[in-house]
Amino acid sequence: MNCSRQQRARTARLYGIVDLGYVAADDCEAVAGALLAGGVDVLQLRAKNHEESFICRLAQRLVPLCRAREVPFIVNDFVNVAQQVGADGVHLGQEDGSLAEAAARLPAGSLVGRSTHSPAQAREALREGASYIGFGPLFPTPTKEGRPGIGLESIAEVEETVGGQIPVFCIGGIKPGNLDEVLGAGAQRVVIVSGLLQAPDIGECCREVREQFHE
Ligand code: 3NM
Repeated sequence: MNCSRQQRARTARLYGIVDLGYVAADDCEAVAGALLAGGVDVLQLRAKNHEESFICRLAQRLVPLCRAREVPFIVNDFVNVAQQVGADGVHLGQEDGSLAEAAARLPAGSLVGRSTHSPAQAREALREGASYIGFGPLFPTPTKEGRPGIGLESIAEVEETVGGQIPVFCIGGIKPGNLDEVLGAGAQRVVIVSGLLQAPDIGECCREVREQFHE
């Protein structure tokens, strides 16, 4: 992974996901293109309940789009796919195994992200060597059903303890309409999935979100 994409991940504000729960496989490139044109700093492919070979083919189509904009490309869950397509990293949930093992299977400098749902898990992910974490879900969300929202109270603490060392991306139910509240609670970076994918104009929605960061 080259330095410019690594740097982009470290300073990222907006992390977008092409999630097959919202996007038809045939539309993946167009949606990725709109997210990238809108200015996401990191792009992930998330395809729950699909075959690895299918995800691999989709990922192969997204790699060149991300490369063209020097945006890191992350594969959710599947280290093998990340390895095979030359992705910039992998994102793993709490139940998805060791970060060190994933990192060992990818080229040096690859990103290995971890989903965390409490300050304790956030600190543990840092100890385990995560390149970045997701922290949430802040609000209940249909994108990850069955999990209660953890609210905004712990964001400042996690930013203080973990955020100085690795990027912390708040996630879960974040929309342009509640982003100010999330940023006001201390968030520095966010992942937005359905809020972008269901927007009438994805690129325009990304730009609106970016403006709220007042960079
Ligand atoms: N992970 P939306 S919440 C994929 O808390 C995911 O780890 C979460 O989607 C976590 O922006 C989440 O549509 C869903 O709510 C985010």
